[in-house]
Amino acid sequence: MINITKNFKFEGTLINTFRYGQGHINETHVVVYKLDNFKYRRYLLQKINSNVFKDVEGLMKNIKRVTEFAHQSIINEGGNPFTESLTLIPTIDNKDYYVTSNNEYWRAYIFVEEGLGYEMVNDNELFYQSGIAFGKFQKLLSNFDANTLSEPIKDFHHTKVRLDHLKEAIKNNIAKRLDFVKDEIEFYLNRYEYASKITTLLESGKMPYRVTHNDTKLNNVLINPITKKAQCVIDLDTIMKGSIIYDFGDSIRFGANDNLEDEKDLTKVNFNIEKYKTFSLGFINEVKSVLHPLEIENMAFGAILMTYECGMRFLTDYLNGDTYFRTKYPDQNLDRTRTQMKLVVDMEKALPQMNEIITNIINK
Ligand code: ADP
Ligand code: GN1
Ligand code: MG
Repeated sequence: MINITKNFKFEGTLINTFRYGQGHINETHVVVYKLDNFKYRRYLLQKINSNVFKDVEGLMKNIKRVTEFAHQSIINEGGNPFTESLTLIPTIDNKDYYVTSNNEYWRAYIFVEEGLGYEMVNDNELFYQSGIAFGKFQKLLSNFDANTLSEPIKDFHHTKVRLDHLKEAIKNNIAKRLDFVKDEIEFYLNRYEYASKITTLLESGKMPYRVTHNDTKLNNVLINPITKKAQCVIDLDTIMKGSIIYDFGDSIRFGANDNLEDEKDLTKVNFNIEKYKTFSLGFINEVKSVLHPLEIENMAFGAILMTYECGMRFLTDYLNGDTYFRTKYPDQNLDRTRTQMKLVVDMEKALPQMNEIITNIINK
């Protein structure tokens, strides 16, 4: 680790490093430095997953631009950009990331001490605040021309392409797990109509593309446990052109669950409509002035779509031998698939109510 840290402009003397967070993609570390005045400073050091992100240069350019833009807008509003936004720490030769001789890509951020990434919330206020934060972030991104941002992962939320990936994984059966997941496969193939509903609207020009975050799960917004306010939106790797219903839907997928994404006991996994309502209030009130009628009409469906898509991605990775998402035990991707299936079934039943909640917020 010392070989990596010495390449960044960190202040003080390195005294400790440890792995951090529950992200599924990057390898995240905290590095602790002692300053001359006997105080300590922590930084967040990440090995970027270059198996997932093939164009690290383009990705880091996106992050640099978005964080600089966020800083300016926070300053304009009288806030503190270093605690309310991510801030990259440059390398000693003033680059945004460091590449090792064996092609590992590393970047560093100021550690935001004021906020925590939650895996689950039972305090509705926290989820409400995350809705406000992602809604505000969406507005910030509306100032970016999508064509000036690179696309870090092609077809990231193109669910039809994701379905094709699943079919490919079924055909190849690389991990020889096909026989264990017949029901799961049937579940996803039966619901194929979900896959192209939104992309058809986007591609025909009927529904607007926007620049979106695309990975708006609860642990990607740091929340201040004392003030209970959202502190900082993080994990900016997937910012690119998309639909606002993806950002809404992915937050619901993860946060409106009564339990964890990999809970084994499915009786404990439920779509919680109160949590849904809470998040919707925060998010929709921030963005409602710009929403297109088709976005309003499909917002609630977005939660089903993102949950369907994410479960399908977990299943695909399970069939491929767990090469994409970070796993801690052999069947974790299968457990994740099953929670997402249960949530889809719950949401299918609740859809009329979910739509009504959105309409009520819009009309208020
Ligand atoms: P991944 O893409 O693997 O999800 P993230 O960028 O989301 O990686 O980081 C993983 C976790 O590390 C986050 O969920 C959050 O808990 C924590 N984290 C990330 N950036 C910071 C930061 N600047 N300050 C404090 N915690 C952070
Ligand atoms: C990954 O990076 P992380 O853990 O915040 C994934 C998301 C999935 C999520 C499922 C780049 O998010 O798309 O929805 O896991 N990120 C990427 O928990 O694939
Ligand atoms: Mg993350």
